[in-house]
Amino acid sequence: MKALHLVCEPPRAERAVLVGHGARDRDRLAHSLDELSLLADTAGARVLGRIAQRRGPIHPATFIGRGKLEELKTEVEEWDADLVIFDDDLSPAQVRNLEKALGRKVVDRSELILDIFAKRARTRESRLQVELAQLEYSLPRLTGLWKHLERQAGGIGTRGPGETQLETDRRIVRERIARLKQSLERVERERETQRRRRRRELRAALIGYTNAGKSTLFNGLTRSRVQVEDRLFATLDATTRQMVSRDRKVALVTDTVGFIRKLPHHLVASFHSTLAETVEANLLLHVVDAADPDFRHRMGVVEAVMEEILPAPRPTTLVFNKSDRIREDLAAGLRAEFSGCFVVSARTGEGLAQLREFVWDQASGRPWSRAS
Ligand SMILES: Nc1nc2c(ncn2[C@@H]2O[C@H](COP(=O)(O)OP(=O)(O)OP(=O)(O)O)[C@@H](O)[C@H]2O)c(=O)[nH]1
Ligand SMILES: [Mg+2]
Repeated sequence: MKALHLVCEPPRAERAVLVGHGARDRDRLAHSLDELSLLADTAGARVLGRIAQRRGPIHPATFIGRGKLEELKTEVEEWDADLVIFDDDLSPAQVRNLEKALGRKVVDRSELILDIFAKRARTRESRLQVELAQLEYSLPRLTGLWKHLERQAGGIGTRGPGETQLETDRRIVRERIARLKQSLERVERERETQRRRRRRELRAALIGYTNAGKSTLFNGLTRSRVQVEDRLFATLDATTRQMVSRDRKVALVTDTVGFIRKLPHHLVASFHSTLAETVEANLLLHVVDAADPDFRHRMGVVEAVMEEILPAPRPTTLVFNKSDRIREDLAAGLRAEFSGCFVVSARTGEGLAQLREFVWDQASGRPWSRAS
């Protein structure tokens, strides 16, 4: 009986303390830490509290200043935390110094996001992409892990003469990275063949911040059933479906991974094959959660990521979603401020008919845009 009890008991969630640093903008720091808290929750941690350093420069050795570090140490011990999560990226040396000073595991924002992606990746393609990003992230962080073994140069087996354990590790990681890249290139070639077949049709891609409602809108537009969740990064793969009008006009719509502020650079690079669907689209629909008080900043984040992945700027149509959660005067203000935008509710269906018409209108000038 006892064994059964042990098996059934859920694993204890890791208890985490969040740390932010932001000298200038108090609201921005608060929003960023709210989001970090959601990310930590998505990764399966329990957030006990947060600490922010509002003044002073970034400390090269420990990121936060000595006084703040003392305060953090006291809190971590009082709260009995297992884990400290920093809202910014830390250098490998900073992580080492902080872990030594705090006696707890320390992770940064990139590592947390990578962890969530690893947990959520379901398809072969997204698994390959996440593993590649994780290895690229960890490569410079292997330094020192094997310091104690470095004297044993010239080991047996795979190690070459004079090679240290650290070098062996790096070599293994680099080889794995090369193999992953090859596999991803194969996937990309397959996708490219599919895309070439679809080149005549209008391709619209839904882009936007994570949790903006892209998948819900995709389902509404194409009458599909991709997964929708009130969680960050519910979608990691690109899905494409046809949208056919009553008079047989056809457009292809793609739903894809969402963006977030401080998205790890390695992830953007390794999600190349998924994002290719977006890069190659003729029409970009930028889905914005209009009910989010921070939506303007989030729009800027999405635009910055698009700039990173698109070879040249591309006209984009703004779709303000979740209109059921905003007041009519805000909706009117958005229509006035962003000409040509759509204000819709993917949940109630409000505004979707006009948005469909717009997409089909864009499609109708194309020679093979009609379903046979
Ligand atoms: N009130 C309201 N909620 C919505 C609307 N559209 C989506 N949602 C909710 O917003 C949450 C996120 O929706 P998703 O469609 O998964 O968002 P997403 O942009 O695909 O998110 P990621 O895949 O994580 O990037 C879910 O809880 C949806 O039910 C809407 O028009 N109104
Ligand atoms: Mg989604």
